[in-house]
Amino acid sequence: MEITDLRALREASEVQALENRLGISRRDFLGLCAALATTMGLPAGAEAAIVKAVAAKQRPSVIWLHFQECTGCTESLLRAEHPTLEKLILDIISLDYHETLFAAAGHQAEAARKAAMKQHKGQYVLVVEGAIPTKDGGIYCKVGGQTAVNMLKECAKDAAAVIAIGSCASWGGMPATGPNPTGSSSVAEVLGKTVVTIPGCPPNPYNFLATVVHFLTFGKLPEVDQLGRPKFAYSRLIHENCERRPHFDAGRFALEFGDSGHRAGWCLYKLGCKGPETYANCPTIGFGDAGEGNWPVGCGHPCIGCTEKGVGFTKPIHALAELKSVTPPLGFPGVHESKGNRFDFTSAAALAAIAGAAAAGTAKLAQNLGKGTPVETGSHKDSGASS
Ligand code: FSX
Ligand code: SF4
Ligand code: F3S
Repeated sequence: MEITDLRALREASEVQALENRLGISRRDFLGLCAALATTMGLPAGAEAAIVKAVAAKQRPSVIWLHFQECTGCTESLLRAEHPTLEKLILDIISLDYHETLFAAAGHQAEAARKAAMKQHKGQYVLVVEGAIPTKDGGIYCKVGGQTAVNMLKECAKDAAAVIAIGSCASWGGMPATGPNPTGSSSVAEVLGKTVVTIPGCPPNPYNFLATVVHFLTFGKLPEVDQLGRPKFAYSRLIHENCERRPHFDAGRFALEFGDSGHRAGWCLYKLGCKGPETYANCPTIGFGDAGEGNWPVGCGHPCIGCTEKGVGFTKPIHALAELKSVTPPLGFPGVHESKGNRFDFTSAAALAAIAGAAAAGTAKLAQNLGKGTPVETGSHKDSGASS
């Protein structure tokens, strides 16, 4: 397909085929691609490239390893309540080895992993879930008689890209909590190089989806921060976008679980909320398909900093967070807007606010995928109206 116009793309045969493949309307699919492009901060026109890459079905081979963890990362990605997201992820990748989802077992499973590695040498994406125990020769986690350390090194050698999913793989997470008796380490520590990390316990599935779509579309992983986290998802403090932020600014705090402040939705800082020192897009993108405000703080629990090394599973839950920034929330207009410099108006904050809104839109859209009434879908297809 050489078409770049979204309206024309919708009529392309590859996109029409998606309706059957994914069981969602073309309109929903194109909307999701546009929202994903905005979420990733990509320039105008990138959504067409995403549509084409996904529709072309060039599914990268993915080998998914499980080590020390609870399988929450996989559960959050493939939970049954959201079949469309699961379908989309499984459609855009070829999951050639995944211990939880594999029907094969024992030698058969190992043979499948080796075959995929050989067939897609230098081209497959390695996704690692869980930390890697390094103490005593790595004997505390073995799969098929092989230590996690050896298996990781063997699989990473010929991978085109390595993604550490979840906090355990990203920086040790829960298994590395002191005194860390098994010497749990991150993927980057074991491989001795920076890899893309998508921390969170569990991480947000949309962040994984966006990262994979970026790889699929552009042949490379998205831009990351110094900890390997995609900047589109982890460049803002939770505190900057939290819906309880006006209460923080006004000094209205819940002091005990269930007190009047807690019931009124006041700020959870004094209950140990780590939003002021944790970088993630949880408040803008939300979790699951349970509706607005579905993220830890939105549900009334302080953020424990699960995406942040040195905070989650390290600092006591009740300890006060370090206030890393006291900037106003992104949705607020600047207090002092200087004039005469065009870059002031399109400040990073303003752009991020737009991206944040789009991210929320992505979540909403993804939540609603496949839920449109037949009348809406049908009339759209018939009318050929613009999406
Ligand atoms: Fe569990 Fe994944 Fe937490 Fe770890 O997520 S949800 S313990 S980050 O590796 O399975
Ligand atoms: Fe929200 Fe926590 Fe910040 Fe309060 S401290 S505004 S609850 S992120
Ligand atoms: Fe984790 Fe805090 Fe988000 S606990 S899921 S980083 S709100």
